[in-house]
Amino acid sequence: MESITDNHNAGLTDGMHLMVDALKVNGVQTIYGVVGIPVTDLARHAQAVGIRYIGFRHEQSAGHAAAITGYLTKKPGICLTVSAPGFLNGLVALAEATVNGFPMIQISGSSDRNIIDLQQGDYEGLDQMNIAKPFCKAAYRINRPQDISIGVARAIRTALSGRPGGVYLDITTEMLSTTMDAADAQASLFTPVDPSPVLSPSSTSVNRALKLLSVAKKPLVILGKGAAYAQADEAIREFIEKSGIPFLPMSMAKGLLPDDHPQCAASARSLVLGQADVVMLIGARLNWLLNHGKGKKWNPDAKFIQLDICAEEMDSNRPIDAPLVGDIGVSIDKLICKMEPFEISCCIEWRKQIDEVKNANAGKMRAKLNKPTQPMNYFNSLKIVSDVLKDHKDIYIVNEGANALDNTRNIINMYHPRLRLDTGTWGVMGIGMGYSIGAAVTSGKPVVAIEGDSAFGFSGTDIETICRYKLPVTVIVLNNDGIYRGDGVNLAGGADPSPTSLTPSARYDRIIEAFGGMAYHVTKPIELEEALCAALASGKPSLINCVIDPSAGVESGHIGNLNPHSSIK
Ligand code: OXT
Ligand code: ADP
Ligand code: MG
Repeated sequence: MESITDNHNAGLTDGMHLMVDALKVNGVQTIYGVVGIPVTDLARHAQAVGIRYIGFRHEQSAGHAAAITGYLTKKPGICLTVSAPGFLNGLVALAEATVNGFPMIQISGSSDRNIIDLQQGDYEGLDQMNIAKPFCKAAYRINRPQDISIGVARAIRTALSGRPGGVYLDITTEMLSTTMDAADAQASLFTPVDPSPVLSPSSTSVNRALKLLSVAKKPLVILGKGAAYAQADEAIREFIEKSGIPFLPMSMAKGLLPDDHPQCAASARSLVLGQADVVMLIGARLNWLLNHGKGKKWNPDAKFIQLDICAEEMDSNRPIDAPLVGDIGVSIDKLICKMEPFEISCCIEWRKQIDEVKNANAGKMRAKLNKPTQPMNYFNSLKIVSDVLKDHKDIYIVNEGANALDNTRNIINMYHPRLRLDTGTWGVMGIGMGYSIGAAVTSGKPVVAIEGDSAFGFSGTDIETICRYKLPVTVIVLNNDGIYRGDGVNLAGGADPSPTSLTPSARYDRIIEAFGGMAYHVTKPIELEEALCAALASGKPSLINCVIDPSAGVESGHIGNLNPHSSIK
């Protein structure tokens, strides 16, 4: 389709038109956002030239949609917001994308510098570029239309190169209105060459890692979301299966190899972390999710190999004995090529020890899943969901909550990479609708969002967005009437609900009815099964309000230990 710049006033264009052209020539297919002054026309023009515009109810959800699009496509997702409050609403998603390592660009309309710098009180005036800096990889401002192509190229390269992440791009009202020669504008357009260069680890570092693995008696591979993002799926599977080393998938790395793979050690987590003598981190940080590699969870004598594109990540929490700095795909290929001479034992005894614990834990889990309870709890409800989804192994699972998150992670198996999209490194509530929309729009595939009732509340209004674009998203609200659980008490004995309580017996299904979606309210396993099958078969926006026992759930799910423990009552 012709650029609007060509069709514009003979000989002239302006910043807004050229901004859209620059995004288009860089292959941007979708913009997620909330319009308003000064970006409404930019969204209109983007849509006019064939860039899909998805309009949200809150900028945080639009940002999350952009971030997950970046994670799934390895191209920066684009979030568009108005200035000040719209910019600030997007900031949580920009920061979360940067912490998660998901490439996205938040583009926000902003005020002219002279008014901001003299603090003259502009409409929605805020020093946005400087405010954004701590929350992203870089923040750039485009003050003149002739700088647009460079500004967009820098934002793309920064978002994608090295450890991917969020970038802020500030576009002033004045710049959007400024005209320039149309021919010059066209001539200024370009796309950055090789914006995310593949970095390769040194042969020395590869040999060092293989040598360490060859002396391991109890090796363990930990796969992180960086390994999923790298899209080196075949190489990773070949390395794991050729070496015979057991692997532990972090939550968003589930499905890189199937969760029911014989080498998967997810259901023997404490054993493998506590006894592994050589741990190979592949796209996983030794952060809080792995107890920083310290304490009673870990073998104090463990040696570490770490594959990561970010050199500064090495030694972050424990000394790394064999760092491999480079792209995971290249690193794994090099390890496979050079593996032969190193006798990496298939650790038969170690695998047997793991299998014993796996079987014992599987038995405990089976007992919980098969115990009939009414009202339902997390186990018998998620067993139903797991059984239904076994016939839908290629759909996306979005997941947030505390108990709703931790129990879903362990009960719903994943069989293919990059299909489980959850709260990530920070454990952020509110990713639900944004991730569901981003995944459905990017892939055209169905999504099931398994939500705690509190978690759903953070982005629930964007269920209207899901209905407006008729996306194949089924939201299951595991409704236990509260944050963590629904039977909290007001310690003062007053009439107000406790801090963790939500409306008892709330009917979240009624919300989607308002927007024409399919609504289901279920209290029994059979009803849940029928509703989920019907929702998936319909391919329509659906919400299942799944009643869970208010006493089901524990404070903070699996991470109650992170709460302050005061002896003072
Ligand atoms: O080996 P051992 O014996 O140890 O056993 C382990 C495994 O081997 C075994 N296992 C299995 N056995 C059998 N079969 C299978 N399949 C199996 N799989 C595993 O089980 C155990 C445990 O294994 P697991 O789970 O892998 O291991 P573990 O120790 O848990 O792993 C540690 C972690 C840290 C890696 C893991 O726990 C993890 O990834 N946790 C993520 C925690 C997280 O991020 N939670 C979300 C944040 S909580 C809190 O912040 C919430 N808030 C506050 C808030 C937030 N976050 N954001 C904003 C913007 N505002 C406020 C709020 C408001 S959560 C929340 C809402 C809560 O209410 P909801 O209504 O939404 O949700 P409900 O809780 O449902 O009510
Ligand atoms: P998890 O939470 O699943 O353990 P983290 O987010 O902690 O995963 O770690 C992901 C790591 O992967 C980050 O340190 C990041 O630098 C790294 N990473 C991301 N993409 C690549 C890649 N293509 N090659 C190598 N490392 C990568
Ligand atoms: Mg709840």
